[in-house]
Amino acid sequence: HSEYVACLTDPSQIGCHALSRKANTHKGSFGDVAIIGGTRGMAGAGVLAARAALFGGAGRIFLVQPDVELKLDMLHPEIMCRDAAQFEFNQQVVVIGPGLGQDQLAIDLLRAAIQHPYPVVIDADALNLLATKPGLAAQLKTRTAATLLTPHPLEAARLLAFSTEQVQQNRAMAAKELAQRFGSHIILKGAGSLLCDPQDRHYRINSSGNPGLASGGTGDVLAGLCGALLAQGMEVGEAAALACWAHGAAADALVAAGSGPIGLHASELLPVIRSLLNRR
Ligand code: B4P
Ligand code: MG
Repeated sequence: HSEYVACLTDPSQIGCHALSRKANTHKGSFGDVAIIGGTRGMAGAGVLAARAALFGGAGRIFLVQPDVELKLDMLHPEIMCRDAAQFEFNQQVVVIGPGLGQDQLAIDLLRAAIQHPYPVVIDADALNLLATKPGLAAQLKTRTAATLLTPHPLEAARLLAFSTEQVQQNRAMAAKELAQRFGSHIILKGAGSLLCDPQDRHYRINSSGNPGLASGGTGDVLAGLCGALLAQGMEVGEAAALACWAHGAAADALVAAGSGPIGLHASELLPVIRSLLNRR
């Protein structure tokens, strides 16, 4: 019998301190993130997720594209662009889905990600694939490393074979059902994103954010940020909570400065999220 635990209102509840850095560290100390997505026509989704991992503090970031559209992110050459057909999984945290597409290569990449013994964030097209491939969904439950699913209400509806209205009418029930059915941590996105844990069945509601976030690409930023926090060693529930809070709080700060809600866009969130993560 799960109950609502707490709103997420400020980072002291969540633990930015988990990210504080010792002097004698190097890029290997802060983890690798592989963003798998950004195929032709949807390159921006992969780029935004990769940039979010960069601004979120990951040590090294790979953008792994199923159909190489970009050799380089000219604005952020720190991001290493790789061809999915030749990519080898090592010890990276994997974020799979933004702009992934749903063809056979996408299915093969999702299967590899599910079998990867390190934390995995599953978003966007990877969620849509999970909804149509019961075999892959079953494999999720066999994972030993952390798994985080980040559906918006329509993706949640597809995963549960509900309507979007049913999800929205009882968001807590939908999030808990997803957590149990897929044995994963869940962020059910939307105004008041809901966070749910597969074990203790508690859920939390994020109180930051505003309709300025209702524009293309903001979800990709959230997914990449989750990957960066996991790569820095945060526990998955805490990483999800901090990512949701910082993502929404960045939008709130932009609105307070007159940069939204109208016209606020995903790229603008990145430096503000970075400032929030560095606030002590
Ligand atoms: P897609 O076409 O799949 O959109 P996407 O590429 O996933 O966009 P993106 O990654 O940028 O945004 P995401 O929603 O992941 O699907 C969009 C379609 O799904 C819509 O046309 C709609 O049909 C359906 N849908 C999506 N959200 C819905 C909702 N809330 N209710 C009903 N239908 C919905 O991530 C967006 C981010 O912004 C999340 O972090 C979210 O929490 C935040 N956000 C968005 N609106 C917010 C608000 N009003 N207040 C606070 N946070 C908000
Ligand atoms: Mg999305």
